[in-house]
Amino acid sequence: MKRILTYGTFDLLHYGHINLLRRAKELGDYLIVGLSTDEFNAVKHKEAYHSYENRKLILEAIRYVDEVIPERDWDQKISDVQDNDVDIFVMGDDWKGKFDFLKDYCEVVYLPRTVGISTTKIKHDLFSVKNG
Ligand code: C2G
Repeated sequence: MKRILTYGTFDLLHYGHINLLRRAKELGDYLIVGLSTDEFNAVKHKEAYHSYENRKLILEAIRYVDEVIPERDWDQKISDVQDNDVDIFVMGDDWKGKFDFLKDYCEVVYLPRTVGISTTKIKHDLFSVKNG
């Protein structure tokens, strides 16, 4: 029973997120997502359109996701890995190298990002359409 852990904001869910979650789940049997709280998003200088509760509801409806836990700060990853018996930590490769400190506790895998889509791009494109 391989347990996988990943983190993110997952706002305005899109196929790049789904590709990441699918590939993460394919590495094991149980996928836990550390979902950034609204307060932690502010720390990341991000403002999600959907609230934490609604982003959690959406993630929990995805077949690849087995459990959602709150991501409240940058410093919880080691304890999350230990407390949840995580075997593999997974992130998109825009984070490559940033979480290598976790290699002392579990396998660390950075997966190629899906090119051409992002929540920021969605917001930008919609704004452009609306404003001509
Ligand atoms: N992602 C991807 N391809 C995209 C967009 C996102 O593979 N086109 C991946 C990201 O690399 C990340 C995950 O989807 O692994 C979630 O993306 P975000 O919600 O943007 O997460 P982020 O704000 O990077 O939060 O502690 C880690 C942070 O909470 C990560």
